[in-house]
Amino acid sequence: MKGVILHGGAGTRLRPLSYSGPKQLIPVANKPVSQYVLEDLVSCGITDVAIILGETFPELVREHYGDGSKFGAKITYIYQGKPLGIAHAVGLCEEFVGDEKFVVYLGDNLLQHGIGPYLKKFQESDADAMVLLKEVEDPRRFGVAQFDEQGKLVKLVEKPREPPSNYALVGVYFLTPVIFDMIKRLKPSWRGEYEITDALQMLIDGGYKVDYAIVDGWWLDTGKKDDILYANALILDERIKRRIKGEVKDSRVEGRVYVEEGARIVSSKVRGPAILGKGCLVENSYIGPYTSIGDGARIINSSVEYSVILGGATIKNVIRLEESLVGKNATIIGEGKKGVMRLHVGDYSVVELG
Ligand code: TTP
Repeated sequence: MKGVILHGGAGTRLRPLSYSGPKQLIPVANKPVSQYVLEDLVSCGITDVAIILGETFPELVREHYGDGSKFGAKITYIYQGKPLGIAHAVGLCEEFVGDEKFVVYLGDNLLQHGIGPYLKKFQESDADAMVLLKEVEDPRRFGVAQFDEQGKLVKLVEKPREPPSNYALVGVYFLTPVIFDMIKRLKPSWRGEYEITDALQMLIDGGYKVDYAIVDGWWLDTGKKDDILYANALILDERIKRRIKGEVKDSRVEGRVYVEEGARIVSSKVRGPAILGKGCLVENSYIGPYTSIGDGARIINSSVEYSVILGGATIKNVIRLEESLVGKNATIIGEGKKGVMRLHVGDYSVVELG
């Protein structure tokens, strides 16, 4: 089976960070979201993977993943450019897929237990497609499933005002090449996109077998700042073990804290779960739970909690920074200003709080 990772899209809800790079490369626990996706595919034995590139700095994606060998995969890049829709992106993969079954994984989706169990179900079945569903409180911002009395999937509606159920479509689609015939017949929706839900609906209406599985465990779509922070907290909570490779001087490091090589913690307190990237500096500061500090970042005379600080950023004299997403090489100077700061700051930005 082959895999397709969608790495395009506009990422409007993650501006300003999505201006300077694709949102799927934003790290949680110091690893790009789409790398969890690739690792999930590889761990299921899917190593032949296409990555669909959008128009925002696609070269950063190529730089990170290369030919895939570092990740145990063989990667083919397919350029989509403008975000004309998920079905449009999938339609570009016809040649790559050939006559195999394949799985499409949105590059900003995370599943607690990965796709393994569902993949097996699809591989063993004769279904023409299989979707994953998850019960959510407010399904209106998702594609939503409608079932008949026997529990058969009969309809998929994109972002309905009146949802027919609470089952949202997760961003993983198990497909067979018959989907390409449907995609070729698609017309853009009211929002101008070629919708995968419409293509799947054509399969259902054409009498093809569209199966589903209900996702067990959490599922996250990291399309907004708060989702990134939440994903970061969950991943730190579940996957970070205590390991201190860097230097700790006159400091306390409590709980599950991963301190990478070359990191220095000086006259500070760090409380896990947290990760401190290679070569970063934490000096005279407090790092609270659910915080990721990127490689080479510097936190000086500050307190940071429940935040994602990207590589190379500097945070200085900030009394309380919480629930913040701070871009690559950004600088935040607090000048000891009192009160809690909650920031969403783009790469290379400078914020002086005076
Ligand atoms: P969305 O998050 O729905 O769309 P978006 O990236 O344009 O974000 P926003 O709504 O904030 O502007 O897309 C879901 C995933 O699919 C995401 O990982 C991006 C990817 N995608 C593509 O690769 N190509 C596309 O044409 C579209 C629409 C999305």
